[in-house]
Amino acid sequence: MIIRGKAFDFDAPAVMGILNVTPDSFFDGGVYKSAEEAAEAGLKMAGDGAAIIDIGGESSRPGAKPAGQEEEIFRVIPVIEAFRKKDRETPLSIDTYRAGTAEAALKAGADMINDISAGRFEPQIMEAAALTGAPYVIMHMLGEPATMQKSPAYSAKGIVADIKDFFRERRAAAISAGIKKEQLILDPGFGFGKSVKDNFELLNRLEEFLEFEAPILAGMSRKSMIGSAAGADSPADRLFGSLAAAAIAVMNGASIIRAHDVKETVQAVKTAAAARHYKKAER
Ligand code: 7PM
Repeated sequence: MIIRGKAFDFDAPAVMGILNVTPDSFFDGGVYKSAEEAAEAGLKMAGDGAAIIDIGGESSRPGAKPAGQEEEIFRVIPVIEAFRKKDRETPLSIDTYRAGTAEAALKAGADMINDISAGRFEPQIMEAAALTGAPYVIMHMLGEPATMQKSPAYSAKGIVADIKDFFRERRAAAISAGIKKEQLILDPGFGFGKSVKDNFELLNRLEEFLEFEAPILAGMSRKSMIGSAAGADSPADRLFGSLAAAAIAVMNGASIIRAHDVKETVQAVKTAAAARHYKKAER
């Protein structure tokens, strides 16, 4: 896979730092007073070892108010521009399901598209990736943000088989749109229409998604599955559980870990990657 002109083989798993420029994200909403301040936070993440910075301008929290494309662009573009003035190397990902936002972000200096809808909301977003060669994240979500957590249910085949079917279908759509298969990343979408049990089944069975021969992205940072398992009601108290989940994901084959706490997650991921490496060498 090529990101920003550089080859990534993910032999060493990558940490994707989360940079939310939203007033209402569940953990880090409304923290930056200006685009410069947000860009500085991104530069700090790069310094802490983030291989990619994921910039988002609209909360995907169930019940969150959609910002609208104009507002979303107004939030993210100045941050991408400010970041790019100071760092020409670190890949930037745009967290959006809107084709117009993705196009504007790629033009302003972003390098990949993280689309929680997998192209189901605005199919034209896939063309933006195809035209630029930008990597494209296919994330699984059951339905849409407004309803996804209302008693999520999967077929008798089970959640892993259902998500594999989803990946097959969305991957075919992406390839039809002109995205090269080497530029696709798959993500089971922790928390997006999943019970606690579902999330932990996915974490345990992540390795099964390696059959698509695409890097797997896992995003569990400070999510409610961590709160449920660790008894941490507030997202602010979920760092240590998030590090444990990141390590397990890497042990089970994840290549990219999306996280708020870059320095801490880099250490957890490197440790788990070493364990996985020596485990492979053993057999
Ligand atoms: C409510 C639900 C609030 C979800 C916040 C979130 C992912 C993502 C997000 C993920 C990819 C959060 C999420 N999660 N993109 N965007 N994978 N690819 O915790 O798991 O940041 S938003």
